Amino acid sequence: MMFSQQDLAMLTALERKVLWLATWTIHHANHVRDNTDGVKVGGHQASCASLATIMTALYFHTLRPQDRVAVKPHAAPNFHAIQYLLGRQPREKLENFRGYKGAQSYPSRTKDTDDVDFSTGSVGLGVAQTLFSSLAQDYVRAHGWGLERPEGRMIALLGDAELDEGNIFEAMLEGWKQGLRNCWWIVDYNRQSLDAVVREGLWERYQNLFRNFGWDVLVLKYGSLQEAAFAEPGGEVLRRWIDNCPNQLYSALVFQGGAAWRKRLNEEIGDQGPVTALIARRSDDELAQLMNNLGGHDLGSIMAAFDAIDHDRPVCFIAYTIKGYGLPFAGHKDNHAGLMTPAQLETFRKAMNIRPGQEWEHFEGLETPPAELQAFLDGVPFASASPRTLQASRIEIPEKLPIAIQPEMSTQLGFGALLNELGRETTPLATRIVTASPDVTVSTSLGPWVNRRGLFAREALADTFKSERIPSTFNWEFSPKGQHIELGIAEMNLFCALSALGLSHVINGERLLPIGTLYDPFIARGLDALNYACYQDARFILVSTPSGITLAPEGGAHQSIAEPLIGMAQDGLAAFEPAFVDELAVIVAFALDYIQRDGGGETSERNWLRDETGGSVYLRLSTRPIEQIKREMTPALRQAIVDGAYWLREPGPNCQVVVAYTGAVAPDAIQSVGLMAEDRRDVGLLAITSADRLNAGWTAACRARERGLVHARSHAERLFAGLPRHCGIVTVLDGHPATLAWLGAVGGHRVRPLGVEHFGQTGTVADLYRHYGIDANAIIAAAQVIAPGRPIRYLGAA
Ligand SMILES: Cc1ncc(C[n+]2csc(CCOP(=O)(O)OP(=O)(O)O)c2C)c(N)n1
Ligand SMILES: [Mg+2]
Repeated sequence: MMFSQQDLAMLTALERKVLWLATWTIHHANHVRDNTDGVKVGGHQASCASLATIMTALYFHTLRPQDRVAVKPHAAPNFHAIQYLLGRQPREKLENFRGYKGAQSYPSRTKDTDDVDFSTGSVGLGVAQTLFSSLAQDYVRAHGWGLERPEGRMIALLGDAELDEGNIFEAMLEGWKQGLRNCWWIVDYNRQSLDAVVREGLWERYQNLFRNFGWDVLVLKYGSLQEAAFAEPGGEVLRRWIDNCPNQLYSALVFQGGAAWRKRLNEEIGDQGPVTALIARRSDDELAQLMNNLGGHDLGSIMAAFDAIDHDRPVCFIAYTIKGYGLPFAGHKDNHAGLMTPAQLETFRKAMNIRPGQEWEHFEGLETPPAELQAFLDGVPFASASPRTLQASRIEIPEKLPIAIQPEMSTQLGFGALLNELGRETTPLATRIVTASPDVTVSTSLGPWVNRRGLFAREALADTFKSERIPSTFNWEFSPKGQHIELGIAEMNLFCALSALGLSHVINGERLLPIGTLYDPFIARGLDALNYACYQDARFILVSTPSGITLAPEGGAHQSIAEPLIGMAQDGLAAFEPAFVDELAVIVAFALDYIQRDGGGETSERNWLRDETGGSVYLRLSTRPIEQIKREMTPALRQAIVDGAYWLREPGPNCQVVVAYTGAVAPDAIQSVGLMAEDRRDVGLLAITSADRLNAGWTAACRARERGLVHARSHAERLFAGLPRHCGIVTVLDGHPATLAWLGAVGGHRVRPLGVEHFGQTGTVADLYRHYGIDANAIIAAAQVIAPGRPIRYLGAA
């Protein structure tokens, strides 16, 4: 790729435009439209200015349609401006920046309409996402799919302070293990974070780190004006001074401008012969321009550096920039949230040659004839293919998945058995499944599946234990055809990987059915990445096991409490916690289909369960072996399991108490109902397979009625319709009691929610259920209090 002087001139004009439009968009939202309601919002004009040059070079020169970019959150206005110039973002969206349904503050795949590749906002996550997207692309191509399309580069634009986020380094290490390719990270090295100026010499630490992990590192430090000055007599002295100048001082001088530069330079190196003349030859403005001319603001150097990459190894560009470049608060350490005042904006407008009222005009203020600019924009390679978002057809999922259910089985074992059966098949379903686990493959029951399908690696690697004929239960062979991605322990990486694999249908045009497994408590370790995976609308199944205090002897903080609430509260994630393996089989079949449903439609009150739009799925499973129920899986039961609950024992007309349980406590709930039957009338037993979907259905129905759909009824309401008012409900699960406490509000029944509020005790399951009050006895005790009557005979002494 080469560029002509004419191209450079076009890009120089466009860079001005990007800077203006981004700055104006922010100004407009805050000062012209001002719908902030007094809510303090960050300005981010400085962060945009810092990246304007690099993004101009990237989008108008370097990128190809197959390339994908994670844009630094605060540079979203640059991105929106670029898409506006390319005719892919309507003006109303910019005018409504940060407004209702306007262009988003941070790039959003789901909320923006201008072709965002990766949602960013929580710093560090977009960066890791590009790395895992490269791996996902390799995975797809190694399996022989999508080879008719060119390979894309996965590119992250990141702030230097963003590199403080540990998940980036976790990803780097994983990338190194997996033979990462086609990934570029471009560090906006403005030496400023939100609050502060970064430590001296940070770039060197980065350089060493990246090189250690096999990355090519390019430092774009000096612009072409600086390089030319260094070649003048005395230039070397100037270079040395720049190299030794502390970050804080450089920033302060940038802010103060030409006269301050002259004073300082003369004080420090002004008596050293030729360099004095070098400084004296320049006016204050020229001197400021020279000192501001860092590599990251020199279009020609940036384009040349990008063009020069002739390999697919990962590359880190460290581009020196100035936060607020070209704006009045350039370099000031407080500029992060800084907004230009209306007076400053007026001055800037004049300098940019923009007439009042013409602020949004594409080519206003530029000297290049509009027709030439338009012709250039029409030929920009990045915009040559439309749409860049790809599609993949759905993989057919049978309603019934094959599984042999043992008389006694845990849901975790059931999951392993289900995948083991799928692993025998050559169906598209079996072929498109990709599993991943952060070093808990075997302990989450994926072993048999991996034995059948193998581990993925671009280069084949034999299992030495096998070739040495050492007996082992597991066949751990790596090959390009393998279907399990073995990750290191970092849970963040699992979620970033699921996010990337789960977007393969739109990014690679090839459908994958990703299933990730981990221990339930460690969801918390990767929660933000999980949140972003859902926010991007990535599609995957998360299987977490073991869970709760039920993994009793392990104790400690391995016991998860909050996760059922996370499952309910996480947008875009349907959470299930089955007790029986036949339920699990129904849920997995549903999940494999649900994750493929078209995310295009708006969610509305009518489809709050997202049954049309789909989403991701979280299965909370247990290691507790449970006696299975032999029963026929009728269509009605199947539907009820998917909707979240069914009566395991239907309550009679005079029901005094209902026990509603979720998951591994099923035997205790069943036992309690048996023991109460003689002393309480018509006791009901409600099996809840998804508190999340049951709750979502109920709140949706409430809202629908409030909007006039008087006949709207949710699954929960139908289940409780026949319950007498006086009936009490005891809810119980191995998780936080609030998960089911809301059930009483559905039909106006008294509820006693049992669950786990503290953790950390070791013991047997029986010990711990008793200790935390979720065993049969605790259920009966609760029932006795909320559904008074004669003493329940089987109630033991606590
Ligand atoms: C996980 C997370 N923590 C904190 C923030 C708040 N925040 C936004 S930008 C930023 C630092 C900005 O510094 P840098 O990445 O260098 O970008 P620059 O402002 O220099 O453009 C912080 C702390 C965030 N967005 N995400
Ligand atoms: Mg910074």
